[in-house]
Amino acid sequence: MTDSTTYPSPHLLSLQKNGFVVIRSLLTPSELSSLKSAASRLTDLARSGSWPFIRTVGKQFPPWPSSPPADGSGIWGVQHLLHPDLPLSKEDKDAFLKLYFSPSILNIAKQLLPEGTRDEDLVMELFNMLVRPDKDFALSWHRDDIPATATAQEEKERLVPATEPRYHTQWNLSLVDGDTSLILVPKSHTRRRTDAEREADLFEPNMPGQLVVELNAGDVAFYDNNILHRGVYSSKKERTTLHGSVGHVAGASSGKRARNVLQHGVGEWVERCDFSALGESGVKEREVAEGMRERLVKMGRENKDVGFSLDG
Ligand SMILES: O=C(O)CCC(=O)C(=O)O
Repeated sequence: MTDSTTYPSPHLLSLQKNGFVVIRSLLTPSELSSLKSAASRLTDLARSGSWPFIRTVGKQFPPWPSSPPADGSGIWGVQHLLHPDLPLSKEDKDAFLKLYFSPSILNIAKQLLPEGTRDEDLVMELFNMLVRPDKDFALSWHRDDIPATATAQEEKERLVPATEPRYHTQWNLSLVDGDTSLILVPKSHTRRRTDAEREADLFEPNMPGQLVVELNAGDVAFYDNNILHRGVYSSKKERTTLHGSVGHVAGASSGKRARNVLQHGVGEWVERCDFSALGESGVKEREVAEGMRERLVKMGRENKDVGFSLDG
């Protein structure tokens, strides 16, 4: 059983209805403070070229180059917050580790995954960070795993109806106030694009019905990654948003989910992650994390040469 007492939980009902749900103030002041310090150190290292796994301005989808653009436009993301080789202190690395596997995140994830999801069903997936670029940058309107070139029929076939189970869930957790970079069209996660959406410019600034998701420090938005959405990044406004996803074992054998996760290169280092810090708060968290990692490794073994979901 999930840790939630009712199914579907209010969070799941919101996600089913709107394609996203915002949960306010998830972190304690001390969690927020250690995550902010770790995030700021890692962002500095990534901006200066000392961490090669980055999202570079000018490129929306993986694979990204391993150094920041020479024109000074900067980076809009930092990849692999659980990577064993992060050039950070153990304390900083552990702050990311503890958050990703925290009961706060996993309990919400379990509520959003199929009814009855247990810890033993969870799969470790992605954990990255989205940051302020040095030059304004924006992502086009997209769904993460259905290309904009898809026909109406293809969209219909690939979108999952609202009440059908979802086998992964994705979240944005801001560490600073006033993150307004994620813009989405509520309820578009289960339907084909309208003619207006299809004909709109890929960078349309005012898509009909769009909503700017506003997150303050500690707020988290879980969303269906096939909701129609974009990112708009100002070089003048700090952004430090942790960006993660959690899977369900029943989806892990599908080539599609494997591609979405493994295209980021996680498979190359996940077996070397050090989860020892999780033992500090009881054996259970560490066991859960080890199990989640094992299921990710298994997914990698069963799905070699996954390629990339989208181009650009
Ligand atoms: O910046 C965001 O919050 C959205 C990121 C996004 O759409 C993506 O990574 O595909």
